[in-house]
Amino acid sequence: MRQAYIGLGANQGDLEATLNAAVQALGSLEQSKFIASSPFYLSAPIDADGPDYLNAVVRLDTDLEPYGLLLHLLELEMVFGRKRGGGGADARRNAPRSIDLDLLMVGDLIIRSAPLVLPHPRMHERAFVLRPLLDIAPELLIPGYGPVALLLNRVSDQTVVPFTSSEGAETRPDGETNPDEDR
Ligand code: PH2
Ligand code: MG
Ligand code: MG
Repeated sequence: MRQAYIGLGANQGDLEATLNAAVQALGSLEQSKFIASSPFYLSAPIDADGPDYLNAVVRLDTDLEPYGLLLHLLELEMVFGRKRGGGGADARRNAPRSIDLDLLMVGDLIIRSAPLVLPHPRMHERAFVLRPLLDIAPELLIPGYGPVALLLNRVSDQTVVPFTSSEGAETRPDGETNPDEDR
């Protein structure tokens, strides 16, 4: 089995619900074992415009070959409503998207093909990938680029903020939020 890292991003629709559903779906991919999901982070768009993104990184251990895994990710993007090109979809590069699943790394493989470049060609310069990656793989070396922690230091100008879920902080009908306080 190889360690695979997948970057998740969304900046259209219900960001938290979509990312949660995508993490769940990645957890049941064939020939793969779910290892970890990072916490979620809010980030300003890089090389793109539109709303802020919610980002995360997932690690799977997998027996799938990289192209097989890539096909699964494209399929999941369609399941979660990603529109690519034509058909009225916003075809601009880096247009807002309901979900983006990027294959970041598969073990120490280096691949430079048209449909797939590994490691992902921009992951080493994007804090929205490196910050969550550091949470689940603090010792990771990105083949050809180096340690995640060092790379993250170089992009400290990019804003990436831990996301706090609104779930669990539910407001009760009487407007109180802390049940222990009203006796
Ligand atoms: N994805 C992009 C382009 N820019 N910026 C942030 N903050 N997060 C992303 O996931 C992202 C982006 C292309 O996929
Ligand atoms: Mg992307
Ligand atoms: Mg993508």
